[in-house]
Amino acid sequence: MARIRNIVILTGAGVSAESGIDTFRAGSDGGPSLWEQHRVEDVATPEGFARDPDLVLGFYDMRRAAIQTKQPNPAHHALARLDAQWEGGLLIVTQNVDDLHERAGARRVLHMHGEHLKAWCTACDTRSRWTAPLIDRPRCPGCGAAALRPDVVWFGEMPYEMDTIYAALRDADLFVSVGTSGAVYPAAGFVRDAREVGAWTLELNLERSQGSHWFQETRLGRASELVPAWVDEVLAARA
Ligand code: BV8
Ligand code: ZN
Repeated sequence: MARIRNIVILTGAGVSAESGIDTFRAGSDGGPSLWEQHRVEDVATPEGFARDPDLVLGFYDMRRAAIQTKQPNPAHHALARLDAQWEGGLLIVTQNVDDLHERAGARRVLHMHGEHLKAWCTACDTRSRWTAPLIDRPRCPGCGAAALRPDVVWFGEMPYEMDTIYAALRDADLFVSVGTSGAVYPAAGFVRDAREVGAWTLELNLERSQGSHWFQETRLGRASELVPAWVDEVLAARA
């Protein structure tokens, strides 16, 4: 571990599962998955939003309200501790749109799929912090238009800050994936980019992900147990 300088951590819904936030695809605990209640095409695509904006706004209003009643779990706190103590490069690239990494104290966080607590004005492009519903078409703080949508990356839309992510992957010595099924691209391909530059690749997940074969090491279990143990290990192994 001594030669580890730059770490990239990819997190998915599994890191927030023990905080009570539904994952997209039911984990082995068999809980209801988000996409079983709704068809992806209807609620997480620009076409779905154009077709039925009330359905989509209502879906995100429900989730935006739900995350505000949840708390970070030991996995979020462990990653925040690593962020605070790790002198080398560190980037937490999260696919999650909740704010639990930040509420645990992490600072070097990048939301590649956007954030529930932001609204994006389709009239003036302003992004505003937003904790209230959007269903009643509130006015944009920037331009006053009633043209706000969730600031969330839908299927078919370009994820945010891809240049920053690929630059971090190019410098990575260690790539750790936590709580993701490896079902969605481009996030699911990051492990391959990391391997191409010789980074060590570790997967921490409840079950093997779709990209498990790309990882040199997989540890199976709950994030609230695996992540704190791994953070202790990395901090203890510092040169
Ligand atoms: C794009 C925000 C390009 C919204 C999300 C065919 C082949 C390859 C790709 C495609 C294709 N057809 C279409 C595509 C592209 C598409 C894609 O990948 N589709 C998939 C379905 C095949 N991707 C896109 O459209 C992306 N954009 O490609 O743009 C482009 C190029 C040029 C110009 C324009 C565009 C955009 C994708 C982003 C979609 N938005 N989220 C919202 O949140 O509502 S995706 C959403 O699902 C999440 O953000 C996440 O990224 C994704 C997967 O979810 P996970 O986080 O992995 O969660 P999941 O439930 O799946 O898994 C949880 C895991 O945790 C499980 O493994 C479980 O075992 C584990 N777990 C459970 N409990 C625990 C646990 N682990 C540990 N502890 C526990 N307690
Ligand atoms: Zn506006």
